[in-house]
Amino acid sequence: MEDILKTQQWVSQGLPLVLVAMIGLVLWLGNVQQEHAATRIDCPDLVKGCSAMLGEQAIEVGIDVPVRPLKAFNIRLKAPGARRVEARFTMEGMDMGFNLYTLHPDAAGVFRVNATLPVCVTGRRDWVMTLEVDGQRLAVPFVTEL
Ligand SMILES: [Cu+2]
Repeated sequence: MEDILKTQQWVSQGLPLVLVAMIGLVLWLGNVQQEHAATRIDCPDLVKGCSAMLGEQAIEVGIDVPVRPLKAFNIRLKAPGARRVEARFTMEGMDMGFNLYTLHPDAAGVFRVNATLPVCVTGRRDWVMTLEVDGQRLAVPFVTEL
């Protein structure tokens, strides 16, 4: 009799917890997948700039000068209504350290930041700039000048 009571107790108290945990896991997995999914665009001339769709939003991305290692350049992003914009620079398959910048809107509402990239010890020049706009990601591969 006591066993049945204990089982009933477990079902009434434990089961909801298990369900909550499972729902949490499913939501978490969904988020992780969303985090990894980045829209990738080909931008042949970043100085001229490129436009792209990020979710429902049309955005425009560009930089002011051809990128050279150790030389500052200015990133610009037109994304009307965006709240949080970040730019991250990585190399595929290689840890290039922490290259994360937060862009802030200028007087005209264009998000901007100055960035500087390190020299790659292996001589590689291929980078990926990943812009994160309110949690949505846009990956823009590019090559630095010599
Ligand atoms: Cu590298």
